[in-house]
Amino acid sequence: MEKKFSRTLITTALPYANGPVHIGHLAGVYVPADIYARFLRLRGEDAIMVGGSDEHGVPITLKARKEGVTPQDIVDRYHTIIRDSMKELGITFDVYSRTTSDIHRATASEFFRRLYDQGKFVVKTSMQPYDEQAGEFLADRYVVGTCPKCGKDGAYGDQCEACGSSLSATELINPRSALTNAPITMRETTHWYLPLDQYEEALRKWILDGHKEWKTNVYGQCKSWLDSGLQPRAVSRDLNWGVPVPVEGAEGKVLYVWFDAPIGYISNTKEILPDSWETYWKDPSTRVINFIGKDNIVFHCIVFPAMLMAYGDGFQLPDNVPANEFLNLEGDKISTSRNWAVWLHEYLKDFPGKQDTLRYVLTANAPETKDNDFTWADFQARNNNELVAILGNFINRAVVLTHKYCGGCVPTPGELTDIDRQLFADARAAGEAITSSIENFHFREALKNAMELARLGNRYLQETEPWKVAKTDPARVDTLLWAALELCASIAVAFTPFTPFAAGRLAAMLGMGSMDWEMIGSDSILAPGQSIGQPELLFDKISDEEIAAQTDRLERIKKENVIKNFKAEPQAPDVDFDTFCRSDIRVGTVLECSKVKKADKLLRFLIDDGMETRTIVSGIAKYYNPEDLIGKQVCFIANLPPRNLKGIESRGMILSAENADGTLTVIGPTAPVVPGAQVK
Ligand code: B3M
Ligand code: ZN
Repeated sequence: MEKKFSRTLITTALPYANGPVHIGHLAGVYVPADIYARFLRLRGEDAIMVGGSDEHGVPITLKARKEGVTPQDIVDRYHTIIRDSMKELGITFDVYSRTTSDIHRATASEFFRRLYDQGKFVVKTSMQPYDEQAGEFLADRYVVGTCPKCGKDGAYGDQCEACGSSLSATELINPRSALTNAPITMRETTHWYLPLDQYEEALRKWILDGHKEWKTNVYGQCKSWLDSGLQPRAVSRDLNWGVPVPVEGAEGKVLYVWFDAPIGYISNTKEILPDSWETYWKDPSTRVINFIGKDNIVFHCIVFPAMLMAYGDGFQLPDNVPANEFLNLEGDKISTSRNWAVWLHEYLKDFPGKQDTLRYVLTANAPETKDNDFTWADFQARNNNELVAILGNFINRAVVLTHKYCGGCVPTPGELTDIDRQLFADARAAGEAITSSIENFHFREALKNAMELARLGNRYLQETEPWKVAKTDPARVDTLLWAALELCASIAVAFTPFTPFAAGRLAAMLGMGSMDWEMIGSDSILAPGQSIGQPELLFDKISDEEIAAQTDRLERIKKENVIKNFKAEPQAPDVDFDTFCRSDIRVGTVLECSKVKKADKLLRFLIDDGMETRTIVSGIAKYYNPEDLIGKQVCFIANLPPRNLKGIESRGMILSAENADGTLTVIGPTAPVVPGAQVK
C-alpha cells in the first residue's frame, strides 16, 4: 500500500485525575491506542503517542472540598496512580504529562489569548446560580432541588436521576447549593463563547463529505449534532481552579476544562519535542489519530476542530477519531461513584505479572461497535482456554520438542514439503489480515487473526506428529521443528502489540534480535544452529478461587450500594393510641432454636416468656444460624391468635427489621431485661 503519511500523532483522551483508571478507560482508549502505536513502531514508522492527566474541572474541586484537601492534592494523588499503573500495564506513552504543568498552562493561555485578540469569541452576560455562603458560582450539576417533573427531591441542576428528565438549574423547586446546602441566588456573569455556528459549514464539509470512512458510531453522532444546528459554547467558567482567563478584569474566571484539555495534546507534544512539535501538528503529511470513548466524540470532532480552525496557523484536523462504545461490568454500567469498576491499580496487585491477560481480554471483547460486557467468568475462560491452551500450548510444545529432538538449537531445515510451504503461506495471510485490521482500527479482528497463527501451529504439529517421525526420519523432524520455531518467531512479532510481555519473553527464549512487522510469516527469522532458551510457560491458568475473590468483591459492593441508596418508606397512616396498646409486645429469652424440617425459611423457637415456654415459628432461617440465637432476648407479639405452620402451632410473632437488601435482623433489648417484660 502506498504510504500517504510521513508520521502519525496518536492522542489518547486525558483521564480526569479525580480517580484511578478502570477497565472501561483501558478497553475504550489506552489498550487500542497502544496496540496501534506498537504496530506502527514495529513497522518502522514515525509515530508518537501522547497522553496525560486532565487535572481541571469542577468534579476535582468538589472531591477536594469533600476531603478537606486542595485540588492540587487530589490531582497529585491520582495522576501518580494513573501514570504508574498505565506504565505497569505496558502502555507505551512517549509522554504522559498533566494539565497542571507550566507548559500546558502557558500553551492553553496563549491559545485563548490569540483567539481573543483576533476577535473570534463572542461575549455574553447571563444569570447564573450563585452560592452566597461559599461565595461561588455553581455549575448546574452542583445545584440540587426538587424535580419539577416528578416531584422527587435530590434532582441535579442538569438532570433528575429519578425520572431521567434533563433540567436546568433554574427549573428546580427549592434550588440549593450542593456545596453548602444554602439556597441559591442568581447573579450576573460574563463569559466568552466560541461561536460554533460559524464553523458549522466547514465542519459539515470536513466530516460529512470528507470522512465517510469514519466509524459509523462516530460519523452518526457528528451528523446528528451538525443536523440539529450548532450553538455558541461558553469557553470560560467562574471557578478558582483551572487556567486563568488571560484577560484583564477576568479575575475569578478560568478556561472551561473542555477548552484547555484538548490543548493538552499540543502541550504534551511540545514537552517531548520542544523543537519539532510543530511538524506533528502542522505538517500536512502528519496523520493525527484521536483515541477516545464515545462520550467525548462531540468535543473531538466538533469543538476542538472548531478551535483549531479558529486558531489557524496550519494546525491539522484529526484524520480519524476511532471512538469506542462503553464496556460494562457484569451487566451493569461502570460507575466511579458507585465503585462499580475493576480498577487497574488493584488488578495489577491482585494479578501480578498478568498484564497480558487483561490486555488480551479487553481487546478480544473490546466495545468497538456496541457496548460490551466484561465478566470475570469470560476473563478466566479466555485466559485458560485461549492464552494457555492455544497460544501458550503451541509455544511450549515447539520449544520442548526442540530440546528433546534437536539439542535445544534451531535445526537446519531439509527440503520443504507442501504442508510446510502451506504453513508459511497461511501465516503470511494471517499477518496481512492482522495488518489490515489494525489499519482499520478493528483490533478485535486483528487479535483473532493473530490467534490464528497459534492455531495454525497447533494444527501443524498435530498433523505432522514430529514425535512419531522421530522414530523413522530424524532429518524430517529437523524441518518440522524448524518450521514450528519460525512460526513461534512470527508469533512473537505479531503479539507484541497485544501481549507485549509474553511476546518479549518469547523473543528472548528464541534468541531473536530486533523485530520488524514484516517478519510475520517469514521462514528466515531465526538463525539455524542458534541455541534457544529453556521452555518457560508464557501464561498460567487462573484458578476458580482467584475469580471468586473478584466476584465476591463485586457482590459486596452491590450490597453496599443498595444500603447507600436506601430510601425509607413514607410513614403509614396514623393509628389511635388505644389501638396500638392492644398489641402486647414482650421480651422473651430464646431457650431453643432449630430449623424446621422441609421448610428452608422457618426457624422454630422455644421462648421463656416469663410465664411458660412458648413456641414461635419465624421465617428468618436464611439469615441466622439457629445456635447463634440461643440465649438471646427477642421481642415478639404475644397476643396474636395461634397459627399452624408446617404442623407446628406458633404462638406469636418475633419482630425483625428489614434491611435495604431485604435481609432480616431480629429486634431485642439493648440490655438484658426480665423475660416477659412488656414493650411500651
Ligand atoms: N477528561 C473526559 C473523560 O475522561 C476528559 C477527556 C479529555 S480529552 C481532551 O471522559
Ligand atoms: Zn424527576
